[in-house]
Amino acid sequence: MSHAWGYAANNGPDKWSSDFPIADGPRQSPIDINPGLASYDGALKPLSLKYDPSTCLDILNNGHSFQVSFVDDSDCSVLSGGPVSGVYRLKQFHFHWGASDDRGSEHTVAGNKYPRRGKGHLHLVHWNTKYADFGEAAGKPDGLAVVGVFLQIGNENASLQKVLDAFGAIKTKGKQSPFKGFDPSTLLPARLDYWTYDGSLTTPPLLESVTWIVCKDAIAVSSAQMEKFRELLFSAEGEPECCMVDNYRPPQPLKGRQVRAFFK
Ligand code: E5Z
Ligand code: ZN
Repeated sequence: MSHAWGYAANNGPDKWSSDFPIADGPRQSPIDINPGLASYDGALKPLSLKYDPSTCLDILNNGHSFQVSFVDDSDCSVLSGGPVSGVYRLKQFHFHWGASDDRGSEHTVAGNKYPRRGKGHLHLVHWNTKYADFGEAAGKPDGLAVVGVFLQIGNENASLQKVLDAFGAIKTKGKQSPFKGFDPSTLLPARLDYWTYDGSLTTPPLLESVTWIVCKDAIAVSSAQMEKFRELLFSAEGEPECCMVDNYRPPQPLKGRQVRAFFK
């Protein structure tokens, strides 16, 4: 790769393996979930997500996506239950999306049973408190748990709109702005039915440390709201403007992994 990684022809997903050989590893993400091949596992627990809006800190354009970050020095905003043991703290959430409303999700669902899924994907990133911090956890096989939520085109999402209203301050790469008091649980679907499998970060360094928890139910967002995502820029201030679109990695080989379902 001649430049830092990105999503363009010269530095996109099919080039990442030259700098990050784990790109071809045994547990890469995202994947295409085939509901017919997922096995119902009655031992899986309900997912518990308890978030305290006072831990919400700021919003950042990192040049690949935008992310909302949380204070993670206490167990105020945590994931437990589901497929994992112990307590995982919320670090940040971010999205992946397409250049148009017909694509852009990381993780897809095969078949026609869930036809409206997959116009974008929300990722809520948590780290296992058995490790000292996010950085240490990111290198451990059980270090991270990411909850994925599909976006589908429908009604305007009032909660997402609060996030979009902050975009004026983070149009370009590197811009950061305070973003306080936001409750990420308002972005979750009403029912937390999920699929789960062992995977990786979907961006370099592609570390194989993620227990993926992909919610079956999507949240609705309007087409006008998806347009707002596409007004962000990959580029920094003063550089030629490059719209932040298609910032998703395509599905990776399953390589014998089992996808389990919490629901029948
Ligand atoms: N798309 S995703 O949910 O799979 C995802 C989630 C988090 C990251 C990337 C993709 C992420 N990237 C930052 C680089 C990183 O966090 O992983 N760094 C790890 C070491 C470290 C201190 C981080 N050390 N902070
Ligand atoms: Zn992500």
